[in-house]
Amino acid sequence: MQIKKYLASTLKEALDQLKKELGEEAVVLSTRVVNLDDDHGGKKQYEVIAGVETKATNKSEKPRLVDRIIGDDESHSEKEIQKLQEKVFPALHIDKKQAVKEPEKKKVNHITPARLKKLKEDLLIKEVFPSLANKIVDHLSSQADFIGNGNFEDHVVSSIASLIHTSDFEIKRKKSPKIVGLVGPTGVGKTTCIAKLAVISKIFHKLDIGIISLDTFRLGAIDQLKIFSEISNVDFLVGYEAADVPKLINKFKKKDLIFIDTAGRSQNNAASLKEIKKSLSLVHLDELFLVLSSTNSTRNLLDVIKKFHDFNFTGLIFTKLDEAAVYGNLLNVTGKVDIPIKFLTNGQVIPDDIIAADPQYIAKIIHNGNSG
Ligand SMILES: Nc1nc2c(ncn2[C@@H]2O[C@H](COP(=O)(O)OP(=O)(O)O)[C@@H](O)[C@H]2O)c(=O)[nH]1
Ligand SMILES: [Mg+2]
Repeated sequence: MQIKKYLASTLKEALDQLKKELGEEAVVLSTRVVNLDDDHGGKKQYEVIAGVETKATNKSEKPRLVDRIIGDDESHSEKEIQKLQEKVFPALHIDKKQAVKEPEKKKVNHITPARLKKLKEDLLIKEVFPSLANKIVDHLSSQADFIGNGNFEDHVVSSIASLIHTSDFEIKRKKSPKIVGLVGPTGVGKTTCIAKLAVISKIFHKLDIGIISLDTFRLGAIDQLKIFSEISNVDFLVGYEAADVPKLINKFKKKDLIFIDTAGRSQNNAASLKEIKKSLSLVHLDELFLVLSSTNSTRNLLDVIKKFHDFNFTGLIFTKLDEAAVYGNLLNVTGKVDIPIKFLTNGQVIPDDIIAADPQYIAKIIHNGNSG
C-alpha cells in the first residue's frame, strides 16, 4: 500500500488532491484538524492520510508489512507511519509485533523423561526402594535448570548422597578413655572391624588401645583376638560375665580408646541378646556400633535393626562391601533409621580394608555398583 499525507485548508481540497494523485481507489485512512505553528502561518489545516494498494514491489513477491509502508513513501517519517499503523491496522500491528519478536530460546532439558525412567529402573535394579528411587528422580526433575548433559551423573550421585546420613568417628585423646562397643549378628565382621580400627588408631593416631572381648561363646573367638593382640601389641582382656565388664574397664582406665567386642549371637536368640545388653549396660559407652553385612537384603537388615533396637546404638558399620552385588540396601536402611553410617569395610585385610563412611562414596557405589 502506498500511503500519503495531505494538508489543505479545507477537507474537500485535501480529498481532491489525494484522488488526483492516488486515483479513485485511494482509501482515506484518517482525517484530523491540525494547528500549524507560527512559522507555517499559525492557521488551521485539514490533514488527510490516504492509501492505495500497489502491486508488489520487485524487492520481493510478498513484501513484509514494514517494507510496504516505509519503503513506498519517503515523505512519511517512520514514527508517523508507526503511529498510523497502530491506529489504522491494530490487528496487523499486533501481528507485526509478534513477527519481529525475538524467537524464544528453546530450553534444552537434558533430563528427559526417558532418561529419568531409565535411572529409576536402574535404581530399582540396584535394589533401592521404589519410594526412594522416586524421591531421587523428583529431586533431579526439580534441579532441571542446573543439569546439563555433562553433569547428569554427578547430580544423580549428589541426589543419592543427600539421602545418606554419615558421621565421623572422633578419636581425640581425652582424660578418660573413649569406650566403643560393637554389636551385631554372627559372622558379620565385628572382631575383624575392631582389629582394623585398633591398628589404625594405634599406628596412625598413636593412641593407647585396649580391647575387651565378651565373646566366650564361639569356639576360637578368644584365640582369634589373642593372636591378633600379640601380633599388633594391643592389650586384650576377656570378660566371662556381665559383672566383669566394669572391672575390665577400670583396668584400662589409662587407655585412650577401648573397644568392646561382643558375642556373635543370632539376633533371633532373645536371651543371648539380653545377656549382651546387660553386660554393656554396666558401663558408660561413648558409642555403640551395630555391624551389618552389606550382602544382606534390606528386609533382613531391617529385621536385625529391629531386634537390636533396644541397644540404642549410635552408629552403623556396613561390612563386606567387596562381596555385595548391589548397594541399594545401604540407602534403604539409612532412609529408615536416623542413625549415621560410621564405617564401611571392603575386605579381610587388617587394617587396610576399612574406610570412613562418606555420603558421596556410598552414593557412587550405589549408582555404579562398584566398591573398588
Ligand atoms: N570379604 C570380607 N570378609 C570380611 C569382611 N569383614 C570380615 N570378614 C570376614 O568375615 C568372617 C567373620 O568375621 P568376624 O570378624 O569373625 O565376624 P564376627 O563374628 O562378627 O566377629 C571372617 O572370615 C572375616 O575375615 C569384609 O569386609 N569383607
Ligand atoms: Mg567376633
